[in-house]
Amino acid sequence: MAAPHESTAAGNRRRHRVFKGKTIGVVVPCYKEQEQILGVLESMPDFVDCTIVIDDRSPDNTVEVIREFIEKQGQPERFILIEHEKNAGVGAAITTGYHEAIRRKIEVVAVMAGDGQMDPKQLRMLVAPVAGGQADYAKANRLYYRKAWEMIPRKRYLGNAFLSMLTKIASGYWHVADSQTGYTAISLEALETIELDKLYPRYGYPNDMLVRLNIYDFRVVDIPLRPVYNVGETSKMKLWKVIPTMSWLIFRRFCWRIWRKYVIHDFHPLVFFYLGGMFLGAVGLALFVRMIWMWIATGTIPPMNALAWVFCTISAMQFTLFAMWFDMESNKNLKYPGRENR
Ligand SMILES: Nc1nc2c(ncn2[C@@H]2O[C@H](COP(=O)(O)OP(=O)(O)O)[C@@H](O)[C@H]2O)c(=O)[nH]1
Ligand SMILES: [Mg+2]
Repeated sequence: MAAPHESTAAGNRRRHRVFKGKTIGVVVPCYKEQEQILGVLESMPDFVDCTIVIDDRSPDNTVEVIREFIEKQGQPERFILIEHEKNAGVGAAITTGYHEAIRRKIEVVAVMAGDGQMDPKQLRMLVAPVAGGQADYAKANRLYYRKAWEMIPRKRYLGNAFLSMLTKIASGYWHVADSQTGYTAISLEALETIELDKLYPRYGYPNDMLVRLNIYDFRVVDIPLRPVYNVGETSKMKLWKVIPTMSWLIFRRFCWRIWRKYVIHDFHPLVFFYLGGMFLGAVGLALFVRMIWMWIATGTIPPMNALAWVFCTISAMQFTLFAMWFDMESNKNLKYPGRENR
């Protein structure tokens, strides 16, 4: 069987010049994208050696549209369709695509949605730092784009900013924002290192990915890219459902990262600072509730209660801020270009 990058000799020569001879793959998760998927496949840049589309049991004609496109193309090594037997979620679909990319030894693997919200012209900007070896994972950052506030629907912008803040704390990549983007590129080495099958199968996938990359000290870079909206896409995301579920997921992953990175793999006293912050924060909250309850019931605030509350709150803030600062220091080498400056 021919390697994916051997599809056309001319294309191969061009790719070798562009991305240092690295093979490039794109994973496209799709669900109910019969109207949009064709545009995505047709606009796939020439330098992409292999596009792996994963259909997640779409009830519409998505699969037929993809099959027809692949037949017309006549390049079965360049466009591959994998069909899930039942709907498993966008994250699970990406994992399937990653496994296929690993099997084919593709050296840089990008992810692009099947709904046309990721501009293929910008793909090379994500692939370049990974192919060049300056980063292990590159992701789009739409929030840095200068007109982001006007281009992104308000609710999405605010929800994204909130989850990005939580993800900074949870993942240790303090320099990274727009944690919700699915437009990314990752190296084969990183794919082979992290536990792919344990990644969250639904919309929290990119957040979970960042946490896992941090545990192995992979370098992550944010590339400011233009947000794309109103190109005929229909989001399947329900914000009111996704935000609480993801906040809880991010909190659990945060605890897990601190445990794995600063207790199991190595040791750092910031663990005690975070624990102290959480404990005092919880005691402070209980004292606050008691204080308000006493005030309502008796009309007075017990001075000792108030003093203890102030003490706990200030101490909790100090402990937490110090822990964050230590975590930031510990991860500062994971910035782009990073490793050279160690
Ligand atoms: N495989 C698979 N893909 C999905 C699923 N849900 C959404 N997607 C795809 O994931 C991409 C992003 O989903 P979308 O709902 O547009 O998210 P949004 O752009 O963040 O609002 C699109 O290409 C969807 O087709 C799913 O359950 N399975
Ligand atoms: Mg979308």
